Amino acid sequence: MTTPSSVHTPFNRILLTGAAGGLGKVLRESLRPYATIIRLSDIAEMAPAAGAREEVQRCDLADKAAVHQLVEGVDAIVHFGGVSTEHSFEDILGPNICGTYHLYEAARRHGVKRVIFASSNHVIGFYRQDQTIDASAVKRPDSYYGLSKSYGEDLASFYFDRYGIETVSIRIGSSFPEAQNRRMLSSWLSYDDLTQLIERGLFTPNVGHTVVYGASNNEKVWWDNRLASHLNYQPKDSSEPFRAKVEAQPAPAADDPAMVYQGGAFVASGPFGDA
Ligand code: NAI
Ligand code: 15L
Repeated sequence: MTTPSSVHTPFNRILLTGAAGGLGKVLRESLRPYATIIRLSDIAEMAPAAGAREEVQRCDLADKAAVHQLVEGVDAIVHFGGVSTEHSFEDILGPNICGTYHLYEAARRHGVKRVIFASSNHVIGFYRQDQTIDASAVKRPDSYYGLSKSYGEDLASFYFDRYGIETVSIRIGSSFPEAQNRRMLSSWLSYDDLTQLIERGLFTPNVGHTVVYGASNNEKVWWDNRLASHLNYQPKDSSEPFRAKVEAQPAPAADDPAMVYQGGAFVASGPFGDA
């Protein structure tokens, strides 16, 4: 695809992985102002197919050679692809653990200098909801999924220290159209605020490896973003408009993990594969 000469954008080509997923579909639209071309990638079929200033390259993140080809010619990577909920270690290994490694290796070999990594609150999911933590808190992954995101953050840190590739890892709370339950009144992140975080992550100079929590301006948030203040992230939305609907639902028991832990039900998933 050739670059239309009339379009002036900060990046020539941004790669968006996970582009067929829930957030990918949103970002496919909201990241348009930032690149002349968005390269959309997923293991799943892309619907709708590539439109103006888009190109589609289907790819399994577990396939190292395919990921190497995928990254050729891009200026920045917004990495949202992979398994997005709790599964067995074996199911998560290829897409999330190998996949994120493949992506950083390809970034190194192709000279890509900026990555936005969709990390997750499940990296710190075993903290309790009555605790407030910042990005310096010791990680407490709540699941094999959370462990894979924790490893992704470690890759980001290593590839900055060793090769100078800068990353903003967004520990996304719960990014859906609405806050769906009591926990999400704290963890909810609107699509507009997610887009702002990615925009700040792409354009703030000298981020090194920055970890930022992805929550909107909710009344009670468990996460302190002072260590990421250089991003100047200023969430505009709040979960309050969903409170009445959420509180009309029957309340879970006080000792239900959904009411106790920041990671909610993920802390009680598994074990997998027992006979
Ligand atoms: P999703 O499951 O809708 O999207 C993930 C996409 O990754 C899917 O389209 C899937 O086909 C693709 N994928 C899975 N395995 C793949 C592989 N081997 N190779 C290539 N692509 C593969 O999830 P969602 O909600 O859109 O999340 C996007 C990203 O953000 C994920 O990395 C998720 O872990 C992360 N995240 C999302 C949160 C949320 O509240 N939506 C919260 C925290 C993190
Ligand atoms: C995540 O990391 C998941 O990708 C998403 O599906 C939600 O479960 C979210 O966390 C959450 O914690 O609400």
